[in-house]
Parts: sequence; C-alpha cells; structure tokens
Amino acid sequence: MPTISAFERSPDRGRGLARDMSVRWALEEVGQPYDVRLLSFAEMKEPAHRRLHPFGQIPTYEDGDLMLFESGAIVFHIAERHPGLLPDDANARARAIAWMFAALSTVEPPIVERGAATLTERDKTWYATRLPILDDRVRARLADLSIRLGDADWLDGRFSAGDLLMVTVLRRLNGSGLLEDYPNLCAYIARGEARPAYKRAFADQLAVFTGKPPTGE
Ligand code: GTB
Repeated sequence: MPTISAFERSPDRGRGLARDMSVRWALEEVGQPYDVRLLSFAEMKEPAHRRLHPFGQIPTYEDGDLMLFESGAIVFHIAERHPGLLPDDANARARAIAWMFAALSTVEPPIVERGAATLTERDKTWYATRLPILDDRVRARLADLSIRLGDADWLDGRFSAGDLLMVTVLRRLNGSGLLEDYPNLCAYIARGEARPAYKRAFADQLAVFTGKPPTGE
C-alpha cells in the first residue's frame, strides 16, 4: 500500500488546495488505498523527510522501494500504473499527458504568482498597480482554456489525469472573482468536484484538519 505525505495542519484549513489533493484524488479514481504520513512544517525540513523530498515539501509518495516527489509526477505514475486516468490509445494518451503539463506549466504559474502576491504583497506600495497585471495574465490563460473547452465535458474526450490536474489548478482561483467570467470553466470545475473520487479525497483531507471522521462518499 503506498504512503503519501501531507500537512498535519494545512494552511487552507482542509479546502483541498494543498498539493496532496491531486494525489489523493488520483488514488481514489483508480481505487488504490493508501496511507498518509502527516507532517508539521518543522518535520518537512528534517533530514528524514528531505531524503524523500529534496525541497522539504509535501506531497511525497512511497511504494515499496519507489520514492517520488512532485505532485504531477506522482499523479502521472499512478495514472500509468492503473487503468482509468489515461486513455489506452497511444495518441489520445499523449494528448492527455500534454494536458497534465499544460495544467502545471502553462495555466498554474500565473495563478500561483497571483496567489503569492495576494498573500505577501498586500501592504506594498506597488500592490494596487501590480494586481491588475497579474489578474490579466491569469485571464489570458482562462480565456484560451475556455475557448478550447467549449461545451465539452472534459478537455479531450473522457475524463483523464489532464482534467484532474487542470481542475485542481483552477480551484486555486476560488474566491478570486476571476473564474466567474468563464461559466464553462466554472461548470468544468463543478463536474470535477462532483466525481465520487474527488469527494472522497476532499473529505479525507478535510478530516485531517477538523479531526472529525470523513463524511464524504
Ligand atoms: N511542485 C511541487 C508539487 O507539485 O509537488 C510543489 C510542492 C509544494 O509547493 N508543496 C507545498 C509545501 O510543502 C504545499 S502545497 N510547502 C511548504 C514549504 O515549501 O515549506 C502548496 C500550497 C500550500 C498551501 C495552500 N493553501 O493554503 O491554500 C495551497 C497550496
């Protein structure tokens, strides 16, 4: 049974924004049970954890003699080892993998940069000027993604690991007010969140924060 690592006390109060969420969701989608090692911020920086994660972060993934870090690599590994998250057809599989990269390396960076600014630069003189610039960079990605998605349920045929990562990334914009201009993206996120596997993963990570047993499906 694999073991993943997660925050003992997530700064998002269990709202599914920490990066163990995509790993939990992927494991739930493929029906793979897993253990969780909860870590304090101090424990993440200790040598024992740095052996698993060179940057002293979560999530990590251990299965037998395999140790992995980077949520995208972990989701990819899970998707490769189990049916359900990547198509069998070679070309469709390659396209789904492209969407995984698109989520993490094209759509997420401006979202992370905006999020970091809202957390750390609110009191700076430049914040009022900089925020609209960061918003526009996010909007540019959302606009293109919205056009590509159109009225489809998922990005390329059936739900894939590409959708799993894209929905996880887009959720980081909840509360920003930026998603609301793209109703099809809001519906896309809602479709992801409605999946039973997502609900189980969300309930499990929320239960870590509340200390109460999960109440999801
Ligand atoms: N690229 C890596 C991956 O995808 O696995 C990034 C891993 C990462 O950023 N991990 C964060 C971490 O361990 C937790 S998820 N941070 C501690 C540190 O670096 O010392 C990032 C995160 C944290 C909190 C929220 N939140 O509260 O909303 C959202 C996302």
